[in-house]
Amino acid sequence: MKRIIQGATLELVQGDITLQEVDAIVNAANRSLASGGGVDGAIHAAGGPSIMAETRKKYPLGCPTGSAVISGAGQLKAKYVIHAVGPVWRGGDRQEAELLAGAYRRSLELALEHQCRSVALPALSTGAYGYPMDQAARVALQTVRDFLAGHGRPELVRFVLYDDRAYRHFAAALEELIPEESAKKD
Ligand code: AR6
Repeated sequence: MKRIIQGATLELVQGDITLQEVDAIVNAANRSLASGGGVDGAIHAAGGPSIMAETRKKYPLGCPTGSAVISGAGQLKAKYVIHAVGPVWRGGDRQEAELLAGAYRRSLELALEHQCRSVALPALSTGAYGYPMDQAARVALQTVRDFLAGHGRPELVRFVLYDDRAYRHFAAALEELIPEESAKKD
């Protein structure tokens, strides 16, 4: 499923983010940039130890929730890994939506600062951090839509959803936010 926003493509696919052939892959990291499971475990396993060695050296204090930092991508096909820290879900009244939006926004800013033309994003916070998928999908897509509407870049932003359930939630949210008919008129 795809939408064009200011000439840039916003795409949803189902798959494994570590296999994406894009300039930058976004990781679902934690504040201390310590290794974990989920997307993080898969990225470090596939990319090798150089990624962690670099983040330890460059970001000894880690990364605040709602933001992101960038490193090389080791053995991955991408050029960069952007380590984004989404919030832990605590019921929805602890600024989770703002923090989640901030993590996506900073990731896209870093991608532009490093001349990335294509970026793959996971559904941040929806695994170990417990963010409800339907709400996370809306925040994620709104944030990327607004960023692309303002910048027209990166040329390709691809959400890589791991399973069918995640894909269905993102597809429904995208159809709600940017109905296909309105997208055709742009
Ligand atoms: N490709 C794409 N999506 C994936 C993959 C994959 N290979 N593997 C899992 N997902 P999570 P979080 C989906 O837990 O909630 C880590 O331990 C998964 O189904 O990776 O932000 C970190 O170190 C879910 O929908 O990230 C942190 O401590 C989504 O990606 C903490 O977990 C995010 O799940 C971050 O938790």
